[in-house]
Amino acid sequence: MTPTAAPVAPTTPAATDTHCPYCSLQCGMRLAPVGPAGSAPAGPPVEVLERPDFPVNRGALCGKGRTAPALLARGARLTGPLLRDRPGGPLRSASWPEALDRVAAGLARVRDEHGPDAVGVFGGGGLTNEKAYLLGKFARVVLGTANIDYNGRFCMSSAAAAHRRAFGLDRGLPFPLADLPHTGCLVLVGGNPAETMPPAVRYLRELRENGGTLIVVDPRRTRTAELADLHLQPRPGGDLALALGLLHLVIADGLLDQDFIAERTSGFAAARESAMAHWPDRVERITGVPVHQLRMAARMFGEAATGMVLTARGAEQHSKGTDTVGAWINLCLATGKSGRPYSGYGCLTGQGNGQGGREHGQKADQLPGYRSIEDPAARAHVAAVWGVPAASLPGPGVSAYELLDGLGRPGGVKALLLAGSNPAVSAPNAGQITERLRALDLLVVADLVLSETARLADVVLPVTQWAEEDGTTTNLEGRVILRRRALDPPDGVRGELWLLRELAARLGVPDGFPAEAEQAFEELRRASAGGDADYAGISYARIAAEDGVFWPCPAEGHPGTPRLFLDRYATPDGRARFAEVTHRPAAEEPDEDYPLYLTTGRVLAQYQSGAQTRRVAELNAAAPGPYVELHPRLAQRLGVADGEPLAVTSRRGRAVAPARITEAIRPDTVFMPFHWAGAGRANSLTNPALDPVSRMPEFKLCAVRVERVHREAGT
Ligand SMILES: Nc1nc2c(c(=O)[nH]1)N[C@H]1C(S)=C(S)[C@@H](COP(=O)(O)OP(=O)(O)OC[C@H]3O[C@@H](n4cnc5c(=O)[nH]c(N)nc54)[C@H](O)[C@@H]3O)O[C@H]1N2
Ligand SMILES: Nc1nc2c(c(=O)[nH]1)N[C@H]1C(S)=C(S)[C@@H](COP(=O)(O)OP(=O)(O)OC[C@H]3O[C@@H](n4cnc5c(=O)[nH]c(N)nc54)[C@H](O)[C@@H]3O)O[C@H]1N2
Ligand code: SF4
Ligand SMILES: [Mo]
Repeated sequence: MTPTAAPVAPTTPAATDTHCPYCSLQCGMRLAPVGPAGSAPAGPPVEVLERPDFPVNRGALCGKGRTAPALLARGARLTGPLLRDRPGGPLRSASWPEALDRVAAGLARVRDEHGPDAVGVFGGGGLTNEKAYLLGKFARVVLGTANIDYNGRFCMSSAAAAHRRAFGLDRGLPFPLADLPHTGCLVLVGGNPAETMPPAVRYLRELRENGGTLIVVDPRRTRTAELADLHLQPRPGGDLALALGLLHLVIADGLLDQDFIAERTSGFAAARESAMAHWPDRVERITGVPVHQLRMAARMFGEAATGMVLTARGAEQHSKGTDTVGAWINLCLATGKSGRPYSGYGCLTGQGNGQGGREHGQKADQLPGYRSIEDPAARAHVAAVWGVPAASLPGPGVSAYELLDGLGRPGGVKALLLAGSNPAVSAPNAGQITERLRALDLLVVADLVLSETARLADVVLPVTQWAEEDGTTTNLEGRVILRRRALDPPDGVRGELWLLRELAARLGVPDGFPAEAEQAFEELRRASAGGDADYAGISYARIAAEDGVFWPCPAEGHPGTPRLFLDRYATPDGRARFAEVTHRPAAEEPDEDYPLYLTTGRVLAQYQSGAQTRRVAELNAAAPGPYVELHPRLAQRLGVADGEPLAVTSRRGRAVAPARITEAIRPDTVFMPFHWAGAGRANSLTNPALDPVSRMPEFKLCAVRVERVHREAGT
């Protein structure tokens, strides 16, 4: 036999260190190619390995992160542009030039006929800093529209607003997560990290091992509440009164830190007066939390030498979310648990780039670096970086829900470019928002998958994903991290920065839209320089070498700022400001017709609108569909058995999903996760009442009626 040449050994590309595409923990992970280079596997082209050296998650990942490569497979995602030739017609495949020409012509036509504000942009907190930055620039410079906002408005805008009001600066956590185990008492209000950020639960466990105490405030006895020393179980919407009641007791027990109040704060007199009007019996009546538990919580927090309060969406997604967060900040300030090591108030941000996404200009009222679009100096600085006259920059536009609700209406947006969100599932009052999306002259959606919103689009543009592109995100700690490109995208898929550059060129702006992420970041550094969220000293090389860099980082020699406010707050006088807040009811409280509270939230195995995770078999098996959580006493009153379909009706719509009976929830409240479309869509029910300051919708509370679904004979 003649010997045949041995096959050439395939060059196996090295593994790449990067980060998870999903939540704000931005867990470090390592991606390794599956199979030899050059082969085209039908399944995921890379596998996830642990990266124990990354400090935030130290190798731990949840199931969503571990299975994230599933969507990199060809069959799981969009691989070419789609467009619709006539309204109501089918989506068909198109080439990139045809799709881009169509988008540019459509945007230009609406802008010319109705003015620039008739063209809107809707972004997302999952987009990298580079994408968010250039999307904001695209809106202001290329389209000239004021109407750009993003889904972060639905996420943590209330905490952001309260942060700025109290501290003059908004960063999710003012300290690294690794500080948590060293505090004396941690109060977690409306957060369920055991399901929403599992690797972070380690810090709660370590806290208790170190002798610290954990108080969890949640209307449900969640997996997180199970870990607590004390679980307070208020009615939805009770957190504002609860915080005021705890401040009342802290004052009564003589646990104030008078020196801290005098030296580092302003406005205590009014905060004190409001707290005095929230005496324990009254707070028990409002919240349903018994007085003895209020006393226990006030003592635990007030007597601890150090303490932290963390809020998440349970406390914030209310029409009084900003004031609620303000009341919890008041409690921290009054007891001196802020502005010193192992103490402080923080917010658990949500999306992968929930933090950075709102710092660089996709929020209606902000320019890069967390600058106000109404501040003349800020406008001048950013306009100079962009090479345009400051006067050409539009003013502030409307907030996310208002933008969506105005689509297709007189004076509203008529053509919308949407990237990184799926509002047909995730917006409040989603039935109506779906109608508004349908009423547009032109809807353009950039996405990885054909989401429910993309299905409504006139043009769908398939973009690259986390592992196929470079980019930075800013995690919940304010740590700027770097995602690295680990593999090539399929043919037909393009980067979002390339897409913006192509559209800008077609709309008459050929320069200023780099398609390379690092180049975009270099411009972002300059645009943010001198702003609150100052990234001027951060570079890709530094991030890689230092496991991320905490902003503000104003110069290359600056070490970054892991801990904020230790010397002074970012207010003009350096003092933290107490908020003047008082209890008020929700926009809609239960009544005779709609006697129960509905609250909504998340489950471990699904992410957000589910557009991504509902396409991953392993996650779908773990969390296959919507349900309605209710207490056995309520179930008995309704005569409903576990698993039986239930109809939930609010003033806005109806949803049907199986009953899940559990003692873990209050008998006056039902809970639905919001990850699904169709009949079980929780957002068919939710109330779009907005917080007056943050414009956050009231996702966490509306009044509903719950009934058995009587099946017709023969079905
Ligand atoms: N598995 C998973 N993880 C995620 C996400 C996901 O979709 N799935 N999304 C990411 C994002 S963007 C976000 S914003 C975070 C959100 O993270 P979390 O805020 O932890 O998530 P939620 O489930 O929305 O809400 C937390 C808790 O608030 C409680 N709650 C409801 N109403 C009230 C109330 O009035 N007061 C109080 N005190 N509590 C209330 C709910 O019972 C729930 O247990 O999670 C991130 N991580
Ligand atoms: N009832 C109820 N509703 C809620 C909430 C609640 O607690 N209760 N929470 C709210 C909160 S906190 C949030 S954050 C929102 C989130 O809800 P959405 O804004 O709908 O967020 P996702 O479902 O993550 O949608 C992201 C979409 O962008 C796509 N995508 C991912 N990466 C990229 C990218 O780089 N570029 C582009 N172009 N697309 C990308 C995904 O495939 C997906 O279709 O939901 C809100 N809605
Ligand atoms: S906790 Fe968040 S960042 Fe970490 S693996 Fe899970 S989804 Fe990804
Ligand atoms: Mo979020």
